[in-house]
Amino acid sequence: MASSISGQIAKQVGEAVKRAADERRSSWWFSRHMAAASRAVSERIPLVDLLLHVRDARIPLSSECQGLHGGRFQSKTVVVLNKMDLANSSQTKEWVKHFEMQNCHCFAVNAHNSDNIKQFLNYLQARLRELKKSDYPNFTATIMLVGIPNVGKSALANSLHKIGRISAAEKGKLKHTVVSPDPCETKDIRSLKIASRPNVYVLDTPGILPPSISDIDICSKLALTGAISDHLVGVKELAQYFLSVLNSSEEYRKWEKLLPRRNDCLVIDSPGVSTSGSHLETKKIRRHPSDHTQDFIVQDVRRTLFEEISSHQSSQDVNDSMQLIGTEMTALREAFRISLDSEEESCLRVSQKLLDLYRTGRLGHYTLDNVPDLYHAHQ
Ligand SMILES: Nc1nc2c(ncn2[C@@H]2O[C@H](COP(=O)(O)OP(=O)(O)O)[C@@H](O)[C@H]2O)c(=O)[nH]1
Ligand SMILES: [Mg+2]
Repeated sequence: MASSISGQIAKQVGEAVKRAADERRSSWWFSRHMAAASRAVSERIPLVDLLLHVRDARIPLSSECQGLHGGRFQSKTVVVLNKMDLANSSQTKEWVKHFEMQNCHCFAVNAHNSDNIKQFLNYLQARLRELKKSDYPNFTATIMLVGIPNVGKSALANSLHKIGRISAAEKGKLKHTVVSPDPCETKDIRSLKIASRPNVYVLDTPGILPPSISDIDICSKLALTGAISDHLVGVKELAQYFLSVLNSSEEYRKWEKLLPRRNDCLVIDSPGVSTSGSHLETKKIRRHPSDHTQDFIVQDVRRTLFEEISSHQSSQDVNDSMQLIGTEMTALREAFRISLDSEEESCLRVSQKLLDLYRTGRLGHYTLDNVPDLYHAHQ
């Protein structure tokens, strides 16, 4: 997946993140609040029955939450690869296998999919039964979600609570914890009940990042997936990074079928359909896969990207690749229906919209971390 251009842009993005962190720029990620949260979470680790180390399935390695000293508790830890709907599915399977080979319990999930959450809840109850054999079912268990910001801890807590209540036929008000596309929105530790007989509670916690990250490759992936604020790098740079990943993958080939065909635009002579009824009207009807405006735009964006990439002579030359990214950004203005006078402003709007589509999975599925080659790792 990594081509020279995506490697180069990733490096620039990673360096920008690192610079922002080194200079402790305003709204830099590590606040006193995060330091306090990190202490509070670490103190609770020995007390909970299960620890769910939530990671982003697109970056299973780069989204590891370091510095919690949870390594001693491997037997009660489950690595949760959330947002599996956004990652490459065969690579997610490989990653699960990889963690299992390291003797880690691992479960891949999509917090927004209720069937997935039901299976996850069953899995968690089975793990608790195993861990608390002698007490079963007379115990109250606590499960704690930990992880870096924006990996979906709160979304998981809410979904587990919602599904768990239904199967436990619990009454009372449904609680919820804040879910947001912006990182660092959860400020305190909250407890939600997810099962009865035995009672099981899940603790949602604030996201934790170390005060500094030396690996610029990790910095760039955290920025692209949204674990740290976009403004530390800039949306334009992040959109360029995403395009470099897209251009060097095979995902865009799926969009070939979106190219306009001859019968996509029908001209209908329709006597009698005119509301005035006085004369024949010629109506042009465009056929679209659905009548939802957003869907038109997404399809247009995919079609535009397909056309630009497939008409570009593929080469390893960095200037050529940058030129492709430039033409894609320009062509996308029309696809996104952006008609602003200012070049800079249009570019920012295109970048933001492109990132939003990528982060909601509508522009393909990309796993940015490669599974380590175990054969070589054991040499
Ligand atoms: N596509 C997708 N989005 C998710 C998933 N889980 C969470 N999200 C989204 O990711 C963003 C961050 O989620 P949140 O739960 O606030 O993350 P937290 O900071 O770890 O608590 C929100 O926009 C969620 O809707 C998932 O499994 N799939
Ligand atoms: Mg949260």
